[in-house]
Amino acid sequence: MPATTIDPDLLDQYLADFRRDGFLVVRDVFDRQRAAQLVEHLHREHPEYMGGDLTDDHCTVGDRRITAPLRYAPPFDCADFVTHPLVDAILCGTLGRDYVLEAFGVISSLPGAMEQNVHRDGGSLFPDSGLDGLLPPSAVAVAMPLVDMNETSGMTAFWPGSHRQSQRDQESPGIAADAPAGSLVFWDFRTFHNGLANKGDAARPLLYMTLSSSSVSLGVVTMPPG
Ligand SMILES: O=C(O)CCC(=O)C(=O)O
Repeated sequence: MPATTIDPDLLDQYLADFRRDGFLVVRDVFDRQRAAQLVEHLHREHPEYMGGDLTDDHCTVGDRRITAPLRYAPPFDCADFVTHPLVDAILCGTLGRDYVLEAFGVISSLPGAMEQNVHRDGGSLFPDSGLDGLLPPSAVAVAMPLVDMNETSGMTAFWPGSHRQSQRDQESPGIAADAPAGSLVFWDFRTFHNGLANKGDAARPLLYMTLSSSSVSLGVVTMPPG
C-alpha cells in the first residue's frame, strides 16, 4: 500500500506548483506491480480498450484514442487510487474538502495513435467575463499511467500557466510528462494539454478520474436537514 503520511512542506510545494502551472506530476506514487495488475485486468475485462474491436461504450478523443467509463466494481474498485491520501490532500487543497467525484475510467491511446489536438477539458465558468483565469479550478483530472509514458508510448503534454489565459500562447511548446507507470498526473480542466503520438506496438492506458468543486457540481442536491 502507498505511504499514508505526507510531508506538509512537500504538499505545500505540490499545491504551489499546481496553482502556478495548472498541472502536477508526482512520479512513482504506486508501485509498478499495481499498475501492471491493472493492465492485466484491462486486457482480460476490456480488450476493446487495449487494441481489440471497439464497442459503443466509449468516446473517441482523437485518432486511435478513446476514453471509457469503468464500472467501479472488482477488479476496478480502486480505492487505493480514488482515496489515496496524496490525491485527497491535493484535491482538498485545490477544489475544497467537499469535492465531488464526477467520472472514473480509462483513457487509452492505441498503437499508432496520432498526436491529439491541443485542448482544454472545460472548466471555464464565465467565459465572456475575463475572470476565469483568476479563479480557483472548478474541476481537476487525476490520471495514473499504467505503463511508462515515454517517447515511444506517448506522453501527455501541458502548457504551463495556460489555465490562467484565455488563449494558449501558440509560440510556446508544451511540456511533456515522461511519467513512469504508477505515477500520478493532475491537471486543472482549464489547462491546455494533449496526448502525444503512440509510436509503440502496445496500448498506453491511463486510469483516470475527474472531480469537481461541490459549488459547481450539478450532480448533487444538498437538502437542508429536517
Ligand atoms: O492521452 C492523453 O495523454 C491525454 C488525453 C486527453 O487529454 C483527453 O482525453 O482529454
